Amino acid sequence: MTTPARPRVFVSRRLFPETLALISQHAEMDVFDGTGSPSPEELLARTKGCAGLVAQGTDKVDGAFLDQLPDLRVVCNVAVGYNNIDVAAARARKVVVTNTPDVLNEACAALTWGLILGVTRRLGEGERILRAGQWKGFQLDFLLGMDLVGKTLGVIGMGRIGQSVAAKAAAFGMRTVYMKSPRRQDEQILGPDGVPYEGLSFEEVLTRSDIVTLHVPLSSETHHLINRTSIRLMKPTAYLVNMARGPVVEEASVVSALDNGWIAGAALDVYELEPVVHPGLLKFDNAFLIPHLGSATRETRTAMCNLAARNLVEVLEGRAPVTPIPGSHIP
Ligand code: 8YV
Repeated sequence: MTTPARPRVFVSRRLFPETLALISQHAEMDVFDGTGSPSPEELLARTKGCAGLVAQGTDKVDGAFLDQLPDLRVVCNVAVGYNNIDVAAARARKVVVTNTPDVLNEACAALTWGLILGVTRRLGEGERILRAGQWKGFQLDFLLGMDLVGKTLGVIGMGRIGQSVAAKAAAFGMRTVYMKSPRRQDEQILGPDGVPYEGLSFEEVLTRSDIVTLHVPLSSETHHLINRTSIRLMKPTAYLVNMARGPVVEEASVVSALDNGWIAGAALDVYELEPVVHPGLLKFDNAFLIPHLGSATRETRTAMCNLAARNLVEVLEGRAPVTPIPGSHIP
């Protein structure tokens, strides 16, 4: 009796050894081992003939790509965001698409507070001064920041990560308002104390908040949501935080806002053209900038990789995926 050939999969970035071990129990695996990401050409060439692709948020999967991969049955993103995948094109070609929701909520929410504290308490500036040997000793009015207690947090994108950020606001003595989803105007979102948060329009969140924090997925509706017009609605004492996707914010408008004092500061984890950062941002001490670290804890990244691998195995073995992307083809 001949054993059936094992399905082939391409893994577009080095994953943790335990994840690779899990995949290799079920499939013949090719892993990209270079630095950065495979080029689109290499991604296509190495996915040819594969039944599965384990992708990252930077690997573009659209109709033209899928048309060249008739053997492909499943694409597993190691990310909750899936703006890199054309879900409708995949569905039309009966390719299952999956992401890694929930396992990263706490890591991303915790680091959002890292961004908030970083920018409001001037941590980046302080560290730069200290490392440069320029600290002259304690001074009462040195690097004064803004208190969080008594202030208003405005959440744009009150999904799983946004709600986890909001749940921590009371511990800092802040009140939370959020942007009501245009499609769910009647929805009430309750805080950990069972009291509903105040839902407002996008514009009201911008005008009322001392910290505006972004957690929306990137789509045609949210592309450049924060632009020259919307940023001008913010208070000059308010801070902008982006833990969503770079293109949700038009970076040039943040540069203008910092230049003109339209806002007090910005804290960004994500950028429009990663890994390129708008050079204008680098001039400002009140821009607190970190390199896409939202989910970057050992525990969380391991859980993301393992969830992607579980999705892959389930589909390759003819079962439904654990976490399909909404709208995915389900076999
Ligand atoms: C990923 C992210 O690590 O999950 C997401 O959407 O932004 C990050 O947590 C990153 O996209 C790598 O694929």
